[in-house]
Amino acid sequence: MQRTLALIKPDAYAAGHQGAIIAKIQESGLKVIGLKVLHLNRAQVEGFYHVHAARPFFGDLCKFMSEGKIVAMVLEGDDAIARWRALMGPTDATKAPKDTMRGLFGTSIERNATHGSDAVDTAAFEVGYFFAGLELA
Ligand code: 3AN
Repeated sequence: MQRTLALIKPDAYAAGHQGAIIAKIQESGLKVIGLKVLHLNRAQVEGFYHVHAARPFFGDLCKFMSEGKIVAMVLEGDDAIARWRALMGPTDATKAPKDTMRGLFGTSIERNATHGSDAVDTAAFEVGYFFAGLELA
């Protein structure tokens, strides 16, 4: 069993795609074991994306991720990290297949609808960033 952090980003939240995205997760067999709605401030987003602090898109990314509400979820299942990343599709939504979350609900490389942890160590940090152990069923 593996756990991963999934986010529904402000673009997909504002467009009302939460239900469709959660349905796809459940259809895939991954279990949603934690879920909350938040509106992060700039400093909270910067802390989450600290590994990208030196990237040229960091400022724009933090502005976008703090512009509105998001859904944070912990997904659990065998190989959950890779399975959620496969469901999301590639980073650039304009190149993502139309049966992926980013292909269906994203509009650009930045406004790409969803986030997923990319490795075991980042998943541990990201799950802990949003959820206390006692909140995870
Ligand atoms: P992924 O979310 O697919 O793992 P990362 O970790 O490389 O991609 O990037 C984190 C986030 O930064 C992406 N989800 C996307 O919103 C944004 N991003 C990545 N690359 C770019 C880029 N070249 N221009 C603008 N935003 C980007």
